[in-house]
Order: sequence, then structure tokens, then C-alpha cells
Amino acid sequence: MKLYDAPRCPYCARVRIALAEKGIPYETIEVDLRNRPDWIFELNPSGRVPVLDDGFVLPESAVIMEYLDERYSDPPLLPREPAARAEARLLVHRFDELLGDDYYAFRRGEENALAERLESIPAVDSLFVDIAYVPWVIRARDLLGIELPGPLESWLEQLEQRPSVAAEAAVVQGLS
Ligand SMILES: N[C@@H](CCC(=O)N[C@@H](CS)C(=O)NCC(=O)O)C(=O)O
Repeated sequence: MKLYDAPRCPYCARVRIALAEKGIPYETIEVDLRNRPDWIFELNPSGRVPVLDDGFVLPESAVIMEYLDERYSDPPLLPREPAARAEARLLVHRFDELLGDDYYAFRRGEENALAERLESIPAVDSLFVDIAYVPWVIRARDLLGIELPGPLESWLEQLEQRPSVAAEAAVVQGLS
């Protein structure tokens, strides 16, 4: 398995964490986001990472996470029950409006509601949702210097007990 990856990219981080949770060995091919090679557009017409190659080429972090969860079922990321699975997928589908849009507005120095968004990050019992949101929370704390609200800080501290998430926090430390 190959992952076209960029350490700075939180979408790639979703996939790194999912791969680590599942203990899947893979080869990393680092893509320079400031000088993207032409061949990345052949793999993904948008030129974006992450892209997974598992004998076929798959872009889009949330789709990759679902693929990995189906292909390697242990440990499961999505809950078992269909309703809970649907709810988890919905929260990831709504990531932009629930966090992403305001995170990037903050980063661009535009008006934003990042503080409110961080107060109300969806708290559900789903590793799938946790993995989909945690890369931005780590970066908000460690790259944007934002003091996290108490409950979110506790949530992150708990997640950082997992080697997969601790490894991602170390990647971010290496960026700053
Ligand atoms: N919807 C995509 C977004 C991926 C994405 O935006 N990746 C960024 C890096 S963090 C990228 O490749 N940006 C290059 C560009 O937008 O041209 C996903 O979930 O995988």
C-alpha cells in the first residue's frame, strides 16, 4: 500500500491515523504542496493529497477512511449499529461547516467563528469521527496557538493516549 502524503496536511493526517490504528504497513510518498509534481494530477485530477494506492487509486480522506475500515475491520473505526454509523458519516460529511470553514478563515485572518466551533465539536462515541476532527484540533493548539476549551482539551488528552494520535501530534511538533 502506498500513501501520497504531506506531513502538514490534516486530511492526510486522517489517513495516517487510520492506518496506524489498523496497524497497516505502507510506503509514504511525500508530495511537496508548494511545488506539486505533475504526476499527482494523473492520480487525482484535483492535484490534492491524500491519495491511497492499494492496487487501485483512491483520493478523498473520508472515503479512504471508510475503505480502510471495510477492508481491515479490526479495530473498527465506525460504530456497529447502522443508525450510529450513519450519524458518524454525517458528522464527517458536515466537517467543513462544523469546523473546517472557520479553521481556514482563521488561518487566512478572515472573520470566523473558530472559537465557537471548537466549543461545539461533535462529541460522539466514534473513533471514525474523532480521527476525522482531531488533526485540526491538534493544529489549532500547536500551530495556531489557540487555547482549547476545557472539554476539548480533555478529549484531546484522552485521544493522545493512543499511539496513532500521539504520533500525529509529534508530526505537528516537527512542523512548528
Ligand atoms: N477533500 C479532500 C481535501 C484534501 C486537501 O485539500 N488537501 C490539501 C492539502 S491539506 C491539498 O492537497 N491542497 C492542494 C490544493 O488544494 O491545491 C480530502 O478530504 O482528502
